[in-house]
Amino acid sequence: MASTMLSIASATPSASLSMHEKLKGKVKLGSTTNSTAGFIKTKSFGRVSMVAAVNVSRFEGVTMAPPDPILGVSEAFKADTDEKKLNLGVGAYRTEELQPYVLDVVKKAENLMLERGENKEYLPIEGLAAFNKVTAELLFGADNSVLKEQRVATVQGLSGTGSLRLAAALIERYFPGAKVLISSPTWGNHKNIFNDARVPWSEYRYYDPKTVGLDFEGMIADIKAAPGGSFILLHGCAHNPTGIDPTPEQWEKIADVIQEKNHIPFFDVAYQGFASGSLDNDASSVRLFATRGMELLVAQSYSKNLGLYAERIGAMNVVCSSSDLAARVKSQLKRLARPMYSNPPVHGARIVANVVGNPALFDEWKAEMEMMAGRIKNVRQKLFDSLSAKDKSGKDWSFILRQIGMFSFTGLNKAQSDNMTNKWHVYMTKDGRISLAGLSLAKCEYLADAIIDSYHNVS
Ligand code: PGU
Repeated sequence: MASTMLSIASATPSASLSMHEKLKGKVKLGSTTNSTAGFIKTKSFGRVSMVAAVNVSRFEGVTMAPPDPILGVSEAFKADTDEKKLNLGVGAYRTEELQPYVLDVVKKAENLMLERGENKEYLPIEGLAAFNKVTAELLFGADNSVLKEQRVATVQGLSGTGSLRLAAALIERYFPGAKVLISSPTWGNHKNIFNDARVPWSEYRYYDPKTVGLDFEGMIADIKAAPGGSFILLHGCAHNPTGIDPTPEQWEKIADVIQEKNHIPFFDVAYQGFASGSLDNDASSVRLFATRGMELLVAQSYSKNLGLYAERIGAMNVVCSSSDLAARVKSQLKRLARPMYSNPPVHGARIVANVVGNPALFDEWKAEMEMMAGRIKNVRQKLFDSLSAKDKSGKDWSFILRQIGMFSFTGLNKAQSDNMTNKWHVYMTKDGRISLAGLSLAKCEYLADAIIDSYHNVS
């Protein structure tokens, strides 16, 4: 009886009985059952029949997702066995020996934490209070009136990405239909974040390939043309992937248009300290907007500047026009966070609180920050020198020196970037971005050869 009911032919996902139902005994399978390779062998009425139980998966409809355009590059790099290989994909700082780097101040902060015997109890939903205090001070400056007037809702986030995602959820809930404008190009994950949060977005012009610089007129025109009350996503410093930032005068004009149109500025600050080497200078765009009395959003990340990539530590700050509003916004950020991840991890938050909150460690951090930013500047210069010396075509490579931060946007197209990887074992994103943080002085000449070959010999 059971063997005919459960023949293989009838075992489509809808027609077959679930394993759960069978095991619960809703259907009698026979005297003995045992499971082999997805089938349940049943003995009934003296004959053995193979009965399909779990041969058709409920996951049949799941297709293979493509590799991530940035993190997938590291996976491909690992699989390459060529010793010349170079990983310039992900923006992660490496030493001159191309090894990952744990900052000395981070080790010192961790030792302090061990000595104190910190516990592992849950944090509040909004995160570690000492972290939230220092992260907002680092961003706005401790004397900023937005802090004195308690107009900032700060919650600890799961690094930059998680903080952006939380803000996207806030936009989706409280500003239904509002659009986010993002720069063209931008960090690839921005689009994923707003798509996943079901927040509509469009692009504003940013990069001009002709000048290899900022398309300032286009940017202003597109921000002006956006529906009033849109969120304008801005890279606080060290724009990813182009390495091109507006000048202070241009920032003023951007703020003018945003104010005129009643838009809401939304800063992504993932590289504070990596643009100029100075934590204060790199926060000047955000501070300019805050000083004008504007309401704004700022996502922060400590992945790069404290090298805390895997600790997932960052924050979401919402500057409001009153302390009462800030308290309300914070309560809603907590409400959004609770069902998503409940409360954030403590380890990275304590490291930041210890480093930024301790004057001696803070000074040491600034020196290490300058050292890291300085190493990147050195390889930037060496790469430019190597390209200029080797390339006899007369091409002007000086745009590399004008770009800032961890990356260089080489202008190589997808086919040329593929050549970099397939022929030269140089791993990079397909938009032509290379992470100079993963380059050493010793590898600059090799990289210059690869770029010159790809640029001139691949169309
Ligand atoms: N915002 C920007 C502009 C970024 O470039 C990154 C990281 C983040 C936010 C988020 O970093 P968190 O680690 O979540 O704080 N971009 C790097 C890292 C790799 C990645 O794509 O996550 C990059 O290589 O572009």
